[in-house]
Amino acid sequence: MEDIAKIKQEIDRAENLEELDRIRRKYFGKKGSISFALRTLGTLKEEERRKQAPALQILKREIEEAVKQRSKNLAAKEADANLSGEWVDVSAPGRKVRSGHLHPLTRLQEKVNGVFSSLGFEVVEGPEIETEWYNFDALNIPKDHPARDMWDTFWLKPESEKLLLRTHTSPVQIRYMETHQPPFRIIAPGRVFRHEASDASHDIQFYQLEGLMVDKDISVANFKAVINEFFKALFEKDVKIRLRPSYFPFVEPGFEIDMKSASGWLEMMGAGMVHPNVFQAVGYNPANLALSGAEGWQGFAFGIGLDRIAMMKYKIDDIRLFYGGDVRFLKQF
Ligand code: FA5
Repeated sequence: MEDIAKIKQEIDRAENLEELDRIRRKYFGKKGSISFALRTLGTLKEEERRKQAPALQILKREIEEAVKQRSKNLAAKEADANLSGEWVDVSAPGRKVRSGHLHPLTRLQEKVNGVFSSLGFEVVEGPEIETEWYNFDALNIPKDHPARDMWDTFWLKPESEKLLLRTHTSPVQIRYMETHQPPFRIIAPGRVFRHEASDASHDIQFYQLEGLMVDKDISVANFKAVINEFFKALFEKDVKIRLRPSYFPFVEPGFEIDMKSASGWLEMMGAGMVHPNVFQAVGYNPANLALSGAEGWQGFAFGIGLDRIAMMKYKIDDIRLFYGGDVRFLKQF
């Protein structure tokens, strides 16, 4: 009985199933002591065997039972431990999913598109890589024209191919007119590139939005009405703007439009009445162009600096913030 108690204690101290198995083998394995005792029973004398056999059988049964019991307990314990690793606290606050959002310039562009769409303008697009013809020649800017100096250009290699990153969205005017007859009104938003020094209001890439309306009897008065409506709808209040005479080879007359801000006037766009040479370059019938007033095609064109508009709308003092990729800046929108 003393042995039984000792072995049972040993069994109860087994910390895991592996250890329990080792103990079991110690007594019941091939070389186990209980197995050995049972085997040697046969070699004992009759009388001795009768004396020892029942006690040995009890020992065997009790120990087997103890191992079985401990094994059950340990298995349940291990299952519990595994489960607790998978335990989920359903009352814990959820982890926030960080979602991104549209870039402020994209959002502004969508808004501007919406305003012009409501005024009946169709949205069209053109390529960012342009030919010399579309970017300059067709826009009445010949090779030796001093106006080419205004747009320092990124030329693509080989230079003989005369491909460039467009310096403005005006080439889209040409592409559209080549394939469409008036009357129409379009806008063409997109990215443009200039090889120039950057500062708080200039970058080497920025966004423009070209506008073009061609019809009969179109005048500067129509342009002023459209652009006033645009500023009012975008800024949701009356905005002070001014037209300043300026020069672009593809318009006549030409002007620039400034907007009043707390720190003074900021140039927002260039504009003017489409130059007859541009109509000619796209192949519009010269006979039609020669006619004036209600008989001939006339149009206005404009090119808005979208970044400048965004700077005004969101009160941003440095254009370079739009392109810096700083999440702290972008998260504010
Ligand atoms: C042009 O690019 C003309 N194509 C605009 C035009 C279209 C005139 C149709 C007449 C008819 P300009 O270089 O001024 O013009 O640029 C137009 C606008 O783009 C500017 O008023 C300004 O708001 C913006 N802009 C010009 N350069 C930069 C720059 N480096 N960084 C950011 N915005 C610029």
